[in-house]
Amino acid sequence: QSRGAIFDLDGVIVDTARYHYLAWRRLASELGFEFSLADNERLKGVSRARSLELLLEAGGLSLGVEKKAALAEKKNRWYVESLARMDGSELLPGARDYLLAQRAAGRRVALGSASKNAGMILQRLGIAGLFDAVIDGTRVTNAKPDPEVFLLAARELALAPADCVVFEDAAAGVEAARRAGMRVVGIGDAAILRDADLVVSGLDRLLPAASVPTA
Ligand code: B16
Ligand code: MG
Repeated sequence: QSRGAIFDLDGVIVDTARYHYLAWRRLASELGFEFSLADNERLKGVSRARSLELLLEAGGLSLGVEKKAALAEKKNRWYVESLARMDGSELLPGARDYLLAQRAAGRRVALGSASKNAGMILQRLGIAGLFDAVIDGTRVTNAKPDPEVFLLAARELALAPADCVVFEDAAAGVEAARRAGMRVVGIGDAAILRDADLVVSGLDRLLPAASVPTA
């Protein structure tokens, strides 16, 4: 039995991927190329800077450091604008109940996300108070698949990595958790999340029927 549960944000607790996609697509269109939903798959779980690299690669562009910094900032402005309307209704099915169930079972709960906007998103969703520790993109130097984000989460929960289980939707995140020495529950497609110990389609699938509200 694990004593700590570490959750990725985008794709596990909330579907912010579509907002990321709309902002990246708008940027690509300004730069003069199309960016499809299929192209966007590669950006999931990847840091903002690395995402921009992948986008420019898709468009066959190579730009200087300053230009890239300006583009990443512009994309983030659009993305943050789209978050202004976000509220608890955008939580993925089962997310809030599962977090509450973890706490009720006495497990310590942390967030382990690549996003620099994670704190604001938790506030908007109304679930910031459910986390004992929040490790996000502002606190790590090495992006997933590096294990840094999850190791830091375990340290803040004052638990050994082997006592923690990670919930992740991206292949890079599953690899990061493995490298941290943690067990991993994949959220999504078993064909993509091959290295996870268990894969389910969403946190709702992990809830005992009894804890699902009937009214
Ligand atoms: P930001 P996660 C990741 O969140 C997203 O999946 C990824 O698409 C995004 O580029 C990254 O956060 C950085 O986000 O631009 O807000 O700093 O899945 O690690 O919770
Ligand atoms: Mg994710």
